[in-house]
Amino acid sequence: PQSIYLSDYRPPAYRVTHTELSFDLDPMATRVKARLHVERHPERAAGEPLELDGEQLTLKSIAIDGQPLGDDEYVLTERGLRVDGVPERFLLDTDVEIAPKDNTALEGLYQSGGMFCTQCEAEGFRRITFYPDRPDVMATFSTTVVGRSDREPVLLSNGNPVERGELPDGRHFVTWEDPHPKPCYLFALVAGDLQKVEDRFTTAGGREVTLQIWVEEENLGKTDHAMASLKRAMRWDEETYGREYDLDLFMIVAVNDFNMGAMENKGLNIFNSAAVLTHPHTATDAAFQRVEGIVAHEYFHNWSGNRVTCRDWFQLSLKEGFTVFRDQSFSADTNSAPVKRIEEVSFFRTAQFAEDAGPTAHPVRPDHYIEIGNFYTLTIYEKGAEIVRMLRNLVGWEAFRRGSDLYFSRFDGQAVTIEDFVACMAEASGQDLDQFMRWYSQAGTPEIDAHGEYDYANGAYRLVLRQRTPATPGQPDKQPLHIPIRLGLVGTKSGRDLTLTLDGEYLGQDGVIHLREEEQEFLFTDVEEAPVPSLARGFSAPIKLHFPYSREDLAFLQTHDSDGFNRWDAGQRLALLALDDLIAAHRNGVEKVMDSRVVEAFRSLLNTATDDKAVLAEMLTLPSEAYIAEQQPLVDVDAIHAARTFVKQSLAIALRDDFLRVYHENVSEAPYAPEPEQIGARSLKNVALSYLVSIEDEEGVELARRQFEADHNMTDVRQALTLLVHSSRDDLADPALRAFGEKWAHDPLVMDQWFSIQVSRPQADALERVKFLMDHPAFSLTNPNKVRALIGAFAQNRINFHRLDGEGYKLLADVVIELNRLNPEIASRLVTPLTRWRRFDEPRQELMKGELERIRAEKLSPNVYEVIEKALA
Ligand code: HT7
Ligand code: ZN
Repeated sequence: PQSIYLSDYRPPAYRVTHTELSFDLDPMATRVKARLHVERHPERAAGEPLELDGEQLTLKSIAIDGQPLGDDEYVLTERGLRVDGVPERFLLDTDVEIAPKDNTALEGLYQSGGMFCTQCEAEGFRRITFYPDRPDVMATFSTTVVGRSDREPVLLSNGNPVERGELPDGRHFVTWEDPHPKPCYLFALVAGDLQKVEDRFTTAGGREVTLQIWVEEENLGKTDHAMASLKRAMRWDEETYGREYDLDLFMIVAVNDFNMGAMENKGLNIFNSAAVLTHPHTATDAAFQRVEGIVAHEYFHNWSGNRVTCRDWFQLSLKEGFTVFRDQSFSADTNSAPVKRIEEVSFFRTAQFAEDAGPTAHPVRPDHYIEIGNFYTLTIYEKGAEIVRMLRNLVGWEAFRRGSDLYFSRFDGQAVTIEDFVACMAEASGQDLDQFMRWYSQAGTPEIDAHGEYDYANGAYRLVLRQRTPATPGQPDKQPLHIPIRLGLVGTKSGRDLTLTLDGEYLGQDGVIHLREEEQEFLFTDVEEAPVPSLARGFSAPIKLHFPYSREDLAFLQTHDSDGFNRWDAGQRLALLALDDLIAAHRNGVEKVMDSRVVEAFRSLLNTATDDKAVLAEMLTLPSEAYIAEQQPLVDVDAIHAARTFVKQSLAIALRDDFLRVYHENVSEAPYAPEPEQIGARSLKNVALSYLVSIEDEEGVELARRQFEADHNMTDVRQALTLLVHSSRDDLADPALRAFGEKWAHDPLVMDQWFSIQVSRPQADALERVKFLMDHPAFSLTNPNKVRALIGAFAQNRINFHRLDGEGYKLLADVVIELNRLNPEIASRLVTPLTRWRRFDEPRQELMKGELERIRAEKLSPNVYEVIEKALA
């Protein structure tokens, strides 16, 4: 496979202004007729050949301006079609046949259950018809879908339905028109036996919009939350960004087989059923919140992605980073903002930092790729969002909003670049963002080494910051970035934020300093007392910040920092220091001793009144094994697991009565609602329960058993079941698992949870359970949700996946090899844990590398090839 380079970008030789499609649906032989209105691109010379992408298509006929082409008048390859000597402007007609039923890759037109559906981003449209499959070709679409009236009573596509009718032989058709020019990656078609839930929304400008959520009949009762979330998101985008919806109809469809969460096709969003369906008895609080976030994300794409799209796929973060930032802001406004930020950052620091430090590290705007499907990454999405967040903070919200308005008006209906976006922000704010642009081109996580000292005689605090970004593949040398550091100086006597005066400028009590050089000194004057610095408040930049905090400093910040995020972070740092000691003790075979400062910090948390229970729950949650591993130079899987378990159990023993009290204080019989206050109380109660069950406290275990039996809502049931299954009380866990599995055998989304709970248990039989469950009737290798729930969840089960006999690695590699053939996009994602082999000890390195080499020996898809080559380079 060949690499594609950003530097090779040229506008297309020909553009398509209007696309007429007609589909005659059949599982094994769908016919797709396309009429493209083609014209030469004004920036390209006359006489160039017409080159169209096309894969896995059987060409039946082709004509230009009504004249059929003979076999010698075009060239067909595995990748597409070329015609020489075309006119400046012409109509191209093609007729192809495709087989949706055989399409297990879930790209292009495929079948999910009995339903036909499409996934065209990034390059799936070329599996539907011959086309310039690139985002800078934007056309209006008119689509006729013909299906069987009994099997496909519902026929959907983008835009508005303009005609429908019956045909002979029990068939019918619907024609859809989408007036907004769009790239073909936003094309969508859905056909099947679906039912709808309908609602209405009136835009600020007075447009009456019909909202529909289409599902299979048995899911009709699970759409309320998605519909309510959609309406909230529509209103929020009007109020916050001044963006209104622009069609009379907005549809969401739930499908079971889907590679990602959802897709923002114009007017017809297609969702993984896991990202849209909820019910208190089947979905947890986390799932309710995820649905709200994804519904909002896809809706927000209508502007950030659809009305203004990407010039080429190197610009993917233009739409994804901005849209993630928008959905994060929406979720923060609708839920507990501090807890949202804590959740985002703890996920980011665990998963994106690992990506940025591994063999597949890439800039937020990559400069080359083999397979764009491999670049829907945490770097493009989440780091991209952090960059937009820094921009918002650098220029301030008002200028950012002006920049956003400018961007949407200047580029409406166009396919543009990241420079275009940042230039709007620079223009609206008057700021120079040239150095800031390096965030887009430089991979790797910047590390800041900080130290500071208080000058008692002069009442000054000197802070020195030094930045370095480690080398990443293909980028050995890095340049200094513009890093905004939000900070406070917390007085050790008063416990309050001191005023910040820097170079004579008053910054308030919570200010931002700008690190631009490799090393910079900041001298704060008029500092009345010795402070502890609170740095990078709110995670003001996606960096690793090292400051030589003592444990006393951290305990102090954990209680006194005015920034909620940094209070939480101080607690995490304190726990990490204790964990470090215990990891060393485990390795050296020395007796483990619990740090009493951590116990006292937890005691104080458990006994201090708080308004935000969700934040308290986060503060009582220890860093995950994955995050602890991220901090270690070489990962010692067993020592990390032993140390974390020791800390958890020590806290549970020392604070048993406090946890028990907190549990009882937060039990509620109120009807379930996915609202912040209830969610916070449930999180707190369930964290407390997890400590109690960790020591198999008799009362705690009984509470878990009763919580499971009470069957009040899925959040509580799932937590209780997980705790039992992850304890050694198989006498309770086995019957509970059996009852749960039987009760929910009909519900695929609940069965996904049932799979995950079992294979993430720390007991040594987890791998055998995976093998056993792969033969379960509810499991299927062709359904991505099932693969993620069973195999993906097992690969996160650190002590069992990293078994020293290598069986965990072997199992993953076997599945990757199978999926490489069936669904390359899922295969290349699933292989990720093996690619991190350099982080582990010698024996594990050898085993992991061995499995990667075994995969490499197969005939690989470009997706898996690209990842494996990078991992072994
Ligand atoms: N823009 C969408 C990306 C997406 C996707 C990409 C590759 C393969 C399958 C896919 N399904 C959806 C989703 C989003 O970011 O909103
Ligand atoms: Zn997106």
